[in-house]
Amino acid sequence: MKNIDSRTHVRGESIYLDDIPLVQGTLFGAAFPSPIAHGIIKRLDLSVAEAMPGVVKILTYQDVTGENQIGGIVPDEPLLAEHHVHYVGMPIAFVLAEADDQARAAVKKITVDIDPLPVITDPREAHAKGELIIRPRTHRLGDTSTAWAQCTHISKGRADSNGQEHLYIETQGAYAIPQENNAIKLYSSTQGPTAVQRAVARSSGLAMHQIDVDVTRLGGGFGGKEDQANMWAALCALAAHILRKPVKYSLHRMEDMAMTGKRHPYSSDFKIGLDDELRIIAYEATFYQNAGAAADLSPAVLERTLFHCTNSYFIPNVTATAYSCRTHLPPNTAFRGFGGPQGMFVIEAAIAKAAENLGIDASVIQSRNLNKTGDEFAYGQKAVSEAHACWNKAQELYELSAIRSRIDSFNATNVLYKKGIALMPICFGISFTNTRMNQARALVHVYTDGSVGVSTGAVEMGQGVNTKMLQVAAHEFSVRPERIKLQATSTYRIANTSPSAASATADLNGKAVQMACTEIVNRLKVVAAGEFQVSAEEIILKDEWVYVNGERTDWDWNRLVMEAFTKRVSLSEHAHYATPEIHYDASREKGHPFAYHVYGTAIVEVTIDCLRGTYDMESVKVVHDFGVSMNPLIDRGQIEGGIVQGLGWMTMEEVVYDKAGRLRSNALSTYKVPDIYSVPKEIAIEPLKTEQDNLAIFRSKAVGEPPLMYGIGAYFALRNAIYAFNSTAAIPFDAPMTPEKVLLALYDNSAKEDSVTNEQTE
Ligand code: LUZ
Ligand code: MOS
Repeated sequence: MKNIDSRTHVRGESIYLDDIPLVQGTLFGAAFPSPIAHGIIKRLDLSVAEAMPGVVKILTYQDVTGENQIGGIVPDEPLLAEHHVHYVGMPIAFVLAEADDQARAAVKKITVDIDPLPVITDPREAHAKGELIIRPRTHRLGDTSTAWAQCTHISKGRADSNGQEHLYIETQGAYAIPQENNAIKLYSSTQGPTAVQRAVARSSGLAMHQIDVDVTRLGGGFGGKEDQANMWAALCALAAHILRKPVKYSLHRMEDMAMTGKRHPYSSDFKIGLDDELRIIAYEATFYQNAGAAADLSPAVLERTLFHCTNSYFIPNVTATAYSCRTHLPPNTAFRGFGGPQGMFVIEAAIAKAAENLGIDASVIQSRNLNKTGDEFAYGQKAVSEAHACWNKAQELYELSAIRSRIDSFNATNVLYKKGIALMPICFGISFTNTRMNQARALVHVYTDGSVGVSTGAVEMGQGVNTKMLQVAAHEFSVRPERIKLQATSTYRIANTSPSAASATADLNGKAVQMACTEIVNRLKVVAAGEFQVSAEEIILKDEWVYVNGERTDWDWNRLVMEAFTKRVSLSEHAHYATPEIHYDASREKGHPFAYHVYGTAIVEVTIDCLRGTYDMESVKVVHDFGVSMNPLIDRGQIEGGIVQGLGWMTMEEVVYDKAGRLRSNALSTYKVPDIYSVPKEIAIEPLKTEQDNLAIFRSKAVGEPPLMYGIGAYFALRNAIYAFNSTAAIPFDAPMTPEKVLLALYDNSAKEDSVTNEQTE
């Protein structure tokens, strides 16, 4: 089934925030951001701005009618700065004007005097100064301190990965419309309608039942709108509440890039020990997460880094410690993979380092250590593993040895172009790591004309979740898809939702839809059973007809629905689903946090231009564990997009802040993302079909985040291509591998100039 939005998308008819018709009298907001990363506000001068044409009001923290606080996990983030500023871009004032450009013109006329304080942008420096967001977390398995004695090869090193701009096509924004008795209707481009509702309630001083957050769809989220839609929604709602006027703020691209957080950069140390058979016996890692100036979701992201710090491998002795470090950057936030990719990059770097020290290919170590069913992760859960199945199938299907010999002969005969290849296995846990978030609800109405309305807490952001929800309802009712409509996500219809995140949205909400539909079907069967004088078990609904003991009756779906209504049987149902089996004890760092894991293996091939340092992504060939995909077209789209986004993070996307905490890569002229010329020339995706039972909806495993991590293979393929040109290059593990870094490495001769051994090698 095609994505149900494809028709309106290609015709430009899909409704996003900016397509909502404006209510008369709408005012436009614009935030005045701190120009300084850290300091104390001495004087804020609004007088010139207030006199500008069209300006109605300028709000500061003194105008906040509720609590000046929007922090979620930790209450450390004011809606509007009071005396301190903590990052460049932190909102200090909110201008309301009659027109969009008038609001932005007035922002430029606001002046502020700030006494500057020292700025920290580096997480290790923050850690050294004790600037931690939460207590450090450590995951342990076995005992690394004694395990080193069993290792014959030990490698140490450092691995850094940088941030990533979400670059959702639709920027952040919100539109608040006051209703009677102080209620507010709020349109928001958010992955988390309840998170927005909560932030608005807290900052405006309203009850949650007064706030209807309504979301038709987003033009992308990628994690950037899991928590960080709250700010703009809360500002608009506050202004609407105070002024009793509709208020809209839709951020310009450069405002969005400068004021919102990104994927967390990490700086990490690793130590890895192997025995003679190349089994990884011990692994130690220390992660310094650059959280930015406020907690936001950083504690949860940190946790997922630890959960995925051994990727797809079984390692019997693990000690992994993670620090969430407070710096003066915009608060970093959720981004597809949610700390998992950062953890997985480090273990892949450790394996690459060990392989380089041993003079072998990393894939030898990788394949020897893939986890098997029954192997324990450091957090206590046992693997139900498809790692070997994906790895072996990828090798055979894509004829890895033939690829390798083709690359070897290419490299032997070409001087100025070199090819590189890397394998990237993935293992990603599905569920929110915070157990209580793994619940969802659905509200299903069957109308008397036989049409069906479905509401869930799921937010459609291009990932196709509404199509999947529709498939669930169509399957359970056995009616044509055209009968069913997915309603906009609304906090008045579905309460206390988890954000659409953690790859879990289709599972959680799909199961709730399934339960609600089943309830209604059961009631309909009782109605039919009464008519046909049989038991309800003898009734089957199929292709819009009622069957009794396999015989089609003269009751179709419409007749059945109408008869149920006439008998005053409810045609509506609200269902609640909570993932079974999962639990986690954060004090012991042990439990069973995930419903299941998703596995896969990618083979990534690249070619570098050894004069320019530029490169081509030749191919990414994947065997992916879908379970049984309920929508192969949508799932393929998720995988292709995830791969491109992942290799963008690992190769060309370079977030640059200067020492003063100012974003230099603040527009698409300075921040490069993969375009049509830089995506892989070939992406092959082969499903690993497993009939194994799992907790996914229709056994169709979650597909949102896992494929992003295939992109990590591009980083290691580039390293291998560089070595083919310069076998003694010293290449720090410092992602992204931009063309500049490739060029430096190609002509690096530090090893020849200076024969001192690499201090990072034991
Ligand atoms: N968001 C969240 C997530 O709040 N908890 C998670 O575990 C998670 N995982 C992935 C992406 N978003
Ligand atoms: Mo996400 S990183 O699943 O919002």
